This record gives sequence, C-alpha cells and structure tokens, in this order.
Amino acid sequence: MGVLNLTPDSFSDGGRYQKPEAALERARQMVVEGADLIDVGGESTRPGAAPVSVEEEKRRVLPVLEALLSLEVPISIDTRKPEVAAEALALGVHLLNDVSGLRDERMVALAAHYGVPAVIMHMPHPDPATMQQHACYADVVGEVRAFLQTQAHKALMAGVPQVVLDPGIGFGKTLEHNLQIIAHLDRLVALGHAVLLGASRKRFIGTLSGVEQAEGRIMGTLAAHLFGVSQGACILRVHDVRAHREALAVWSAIEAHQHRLSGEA
Ligand code: HH2
Repeated sequence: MGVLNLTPDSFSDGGRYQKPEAALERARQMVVEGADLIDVGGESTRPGAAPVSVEEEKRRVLPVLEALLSLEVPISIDTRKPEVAAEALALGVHLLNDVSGLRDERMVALAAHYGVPAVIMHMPHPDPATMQQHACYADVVGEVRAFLQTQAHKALMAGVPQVVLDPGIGFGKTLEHNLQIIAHLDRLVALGHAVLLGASRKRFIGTLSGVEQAEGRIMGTLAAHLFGVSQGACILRVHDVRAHREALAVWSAIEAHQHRLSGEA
C-alpha cells in the first residue's frame, strides 16, 4: 500500500503532493514501482497535528481521488470523517482506512452500504492530538487485539464484506509498545483476518536507527516491515515502494525455499 498524503503537514512527505498533478504523478510512480494499492489521506494524524475541517479535507482529496480512479490499482481513502468517507466512496473508492478504528457507526454503515473492505486501526483514544497521553496499557498486545476483534465483529455483523486489522504503530504507543506489537503480530494474525502493518518512517524507527530525518529511515522501516511479514502481515503501508518490492523479492524467495525444504522432509 503506497502512501499519498495530500497535506501540508504530514510528518515525512507533507507539502509535496498538494497539487493534483503532483499527486497523480506520485501515484503513477508508486504503481510503476510495484504498489498494489494507493492510500490517499488529507489530514495528518501525527501527534499534535492541526485539525482539518470537513470542507478542507474534501477539497484536498476529492479531485485527486477522481483522477486516481483511472489507475489500474485499487484506491483507499484514509479518513476519520464519515462526511469525507461518504463522498470518496460515492466516487468509487475501493477501501476505507479509518485510523479511529470504526468507532463511529456511520463509518461501519458506509463500508457496508458500498460493499468495501475496511481497515480497522487501533488507537487508544479517537483524537490523534492527545493520543500519546493515552499510551498506557497493562498488556498492549492483548488490549490492541481485543479492541480489533470487537470492532471487526461489529463491522462484519453490520455487513462490511471484509476487515483488515492494523495495530496502529505509533498511535498512542511508546517505543516499547511498538516493539511488543511487532514482535507478537502473529497474535493478531491468529484472529483470521488480513493484517496491515504501517511502521513506515515512524519516529521509533528513527530512535532505534539514529536517523533523525524521516525520509532517511528506509532501512529501519524495511527491517520492521520484513519482521512483520514473517509474523503474517500481508499489507504494508509504505512511503518507499521500490525499496519494499526489492526487499520482499529476496525475502519471499528465501521463504519459499524454506517451505519447499520442510515439505520434502
Ligand atoms: N499511519 C499514518 C496514517 N494513516 N493508516 C493506517 N491504517 N495505519 C497506519 O499506520 C497509518 C495510517 C501516519 O503516517 P503518515 O500518513 O505518513 O503521516 P501523517 O499522519 O503525518 O500524514
């Protein structure tokens, strides 16, 4: 899943793709590099980001979505706002990515009505502005898992055709929480739904690798993402598509060989 932020203030690529032509060009480039899906967002959810009105978010994303729908890959809308989701889905967007975890029942109803899969992401509190104050868990893996399981059940019961579970790396989580979640991602995978991992360029990668500039955190991102894939993650939300394709080509060739040998034994 290639990330396309149409924002002035996203933490790693803010301000670069605000013009529709630049956004379309970036999306085309990610498809050429091997993206299977493009995730379009019009609001930064980094801790402390300025809130964006419904009208402003629509103004940012809707014209670009219309243009992107002519691409040969599915398009996802990354929004917490039902008003934005409604118009994006009416245009024909293929996937709903809700970082607030489908807490708002209107989001569930929209995904069910349009028959699209929904990404359910965990954050401990629905407001990104204050989410770091809620980074407090007795058992982070168990609590994230329980939240996602409950939300998935509600969504499927309401008629959403498919759910994708996402632990929400960096959303109301400390370095230690992020590490525990990635190390035990198999516990989310065991719930039987597709699992998405989004660690791309995030702060904890910078902390561990010593890379201050978000754009320079590719190697650390790859390490986290490949570990996640080895635990069963099947969608990676990434800014650096080519690097991921190259790493996954090598990783999956080795993995396939491992299965062949164990099958023969
Ligand atoms: N992370 C970000 C935004 N949306 N959606 C899902 N499902 N999972 C994530 O981990 C996730 C997400 C934050 O990253 P980015 O879009 O690069 O930054 P910003 O929120 O500053 O625009």
